[in-house]
Amino acid sequence: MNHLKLLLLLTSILLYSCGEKLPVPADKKATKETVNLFRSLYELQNKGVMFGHQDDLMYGRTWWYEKDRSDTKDFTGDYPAVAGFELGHLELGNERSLDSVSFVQMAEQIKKHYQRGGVITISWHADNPLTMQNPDTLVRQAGTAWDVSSKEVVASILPGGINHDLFNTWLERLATFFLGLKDDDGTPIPFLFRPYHEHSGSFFWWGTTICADEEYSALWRYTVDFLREKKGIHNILYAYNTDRVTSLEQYMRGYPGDDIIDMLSLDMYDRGEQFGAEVDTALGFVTREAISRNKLTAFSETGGRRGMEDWWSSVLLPVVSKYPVGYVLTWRHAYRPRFTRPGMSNQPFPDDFMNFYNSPKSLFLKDIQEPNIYRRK
Ligand code: BMA
Repeated sequence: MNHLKLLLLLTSILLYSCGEKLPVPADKKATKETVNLFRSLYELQNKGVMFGHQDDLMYGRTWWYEKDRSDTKDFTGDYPAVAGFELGHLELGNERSLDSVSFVQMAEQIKKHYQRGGVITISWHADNPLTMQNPDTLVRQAGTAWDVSSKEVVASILPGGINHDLFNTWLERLATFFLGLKDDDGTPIPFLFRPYHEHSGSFFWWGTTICADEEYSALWRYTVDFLREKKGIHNILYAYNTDRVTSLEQYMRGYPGDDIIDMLSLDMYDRGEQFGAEVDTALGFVTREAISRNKLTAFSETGGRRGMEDWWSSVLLPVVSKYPVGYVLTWRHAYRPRFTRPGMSNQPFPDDFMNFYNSPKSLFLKDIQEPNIYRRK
């Protein structure tokens, strides 16, 4: 073997082994842009924490769907790096979500955020497929995602269950929406999907005490199989998620498997003094586990403590800076124009949010432009 050949061989071995180290999505057929998104997010985890906001592009407390408007942009001058969207009631074939957002407009905003080089994450507060058929008016939130009056729901939609066909119809509707998420040239738009969220809580029909861990895992596996294999959708990164947890063992209950999941995420709202220590512990073990499995991480829902003025800079920022947390997302600013009064502050975020924004640790849309997260080399 001459020197040139040897050099070429060594170079290709080196490139190959480097390539091998870069993690890949669970979906072996993931589109190029989806693989790029996964790798970009994986690297960004070490650069800082992206800011995400639910329904940021759809409405704010005092405005409803205005072109290119965003509470985050109004307040800081920049869009959030991560835009959250919610699919609840898409399964019913409705034109608007449970939060009255038009699905057509949602798809438009998803495309816009993709074109801006931002990250898209989608949640799904699906109605209760069992109790919605005959809602018990005495039950709180009867027939909705929050109806936990029956422990038979998940079993009823899995293969062999009485609501299996209905559930397939729901997944068909989801698939149709997902297949419509395309750029002008037909490129499927990659996004994070976080269904069946907050598993450790018992406030949704898929919660830990409402279904068995095996059922929860089967529900996930059935859903991903349907979208990925049956419908051939390869532009989704799937996010596993729990609410408050105190141990890794509790976090992993019902985990559907590394061949299904791309991201390990956590939701925890600040309800008092103990939050700082609890979230520190939980983000510690969740991010460690994620990295050991070559998965992405996120603090996918949180919210400040009532009456605390410096929560963003003194509680949130220190803890998310301590770990490789991909993004932190705060929940929607529900449209409530009737509740605004003269003299009342209508600003979308507290003043302290600017301290979070100005920190080199936080990443907004402008901070994740180079290189483009979907078009890496
Ligand atoms: C919840 C609340 C609800 C909303 C739901 C889905 O946490 O904000 O009002 O309908 O999320 O977005």
